[in-house]
Amino acid sequence: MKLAGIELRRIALPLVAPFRTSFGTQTERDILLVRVESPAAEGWGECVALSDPVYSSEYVEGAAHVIREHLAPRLFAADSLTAARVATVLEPVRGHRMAKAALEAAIIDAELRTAGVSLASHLGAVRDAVDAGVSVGIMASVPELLDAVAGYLDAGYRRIKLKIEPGWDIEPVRAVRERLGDDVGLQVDANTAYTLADARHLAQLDPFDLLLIEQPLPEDDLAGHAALARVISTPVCLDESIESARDAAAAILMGACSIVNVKPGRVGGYLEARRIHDVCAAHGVPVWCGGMLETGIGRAANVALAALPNFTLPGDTSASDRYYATDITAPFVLEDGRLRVPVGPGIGVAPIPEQLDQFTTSTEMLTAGKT
Ligand code: NPQ
Ligand code: MG
Repeated sequence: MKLAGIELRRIALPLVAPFRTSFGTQTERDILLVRVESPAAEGWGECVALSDPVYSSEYVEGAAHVIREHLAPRLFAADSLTAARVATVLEPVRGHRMAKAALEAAIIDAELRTAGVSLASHLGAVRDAVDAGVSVGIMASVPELLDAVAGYLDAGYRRIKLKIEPGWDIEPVRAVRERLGDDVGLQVDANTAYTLADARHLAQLDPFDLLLIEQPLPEDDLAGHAALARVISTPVCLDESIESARDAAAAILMGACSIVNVKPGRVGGYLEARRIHDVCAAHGVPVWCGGMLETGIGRAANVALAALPNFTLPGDTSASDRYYATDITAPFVLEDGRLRVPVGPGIGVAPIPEQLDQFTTSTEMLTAGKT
């Protein structure tokens, strides 16, 4: 395809409730959307970077800048660009995986819309619906947490993930496990809030039969995760540490994790995400699809990915109303605790123009001449 233009659109979506993690509290999601124009179709991609570089080093303003100044010019200059070649064309630019992923996603969408093929079938999906889990933020008190968890169980979620940090870990987990009984899957996510010196403390989670503990230690501490995994019985899952299929292979071989959270944005796109799925499958390591509070654009693509065979644990693929009262696409809704995999061409959804405009804070058009 020949890229005719790339639109960068910033939106601000209010969250239904503040979301607190070990790196801070957010009340609104500031999101960069990418729309590519090819002669035959347009395509949409969502950049998962946050406003501030607190989950990873990337952030929205930085992603917009690197797209405008470094990535878009390389794409415009490439002749016979295909989605499969995007990563290679952008490879000279180090890092910036979330920015690259958004561009690749938009180009895949445009390409598959042109071909009339769904992203799910393109990636190799084997399910028409995926189990939905929910990520529950840090709360002011255990009773407040139990109320929130009860609401999600009523809604039908099939797995609960609690955000933890030092001072909010053993007791909330004990309380939620008592409330859930042994039937509902429970897991925790520390977003790098501990150190290896906390190993004995984290071993106190062992009795609660957790599915996994996600990213307890800093992202660059694979050796620490391997040491921790030898001390605790809860399986260790990595999120922030895994930026590529090679990272996943290394972490598995080191014993740093036995489960992987796959987030397409964090690893540079859906095609690298599929390679992680494949390398984990080859090692007998289950994966699940993480989430970055996506709009319907990113959510649709994540649900397609989560339909691949080795996505055997429920993901953070929640219904749209977990985060947003109004989405920019038709909302994803729970159906018996599952989300239906879109079947239309490309990602199978598109922004509803009035809703998109309602939340848009800026737009910018990049063209071959202009960059
Ligand atoms: C995680 N996501 O798995 C991330 C962290 C994350 C669903 O737990 C605004 C506020 C955006 C907090 C994006 C989930 C966020 C956010 C991602 C937390 O680590
Ligand atoms: Mg995580």
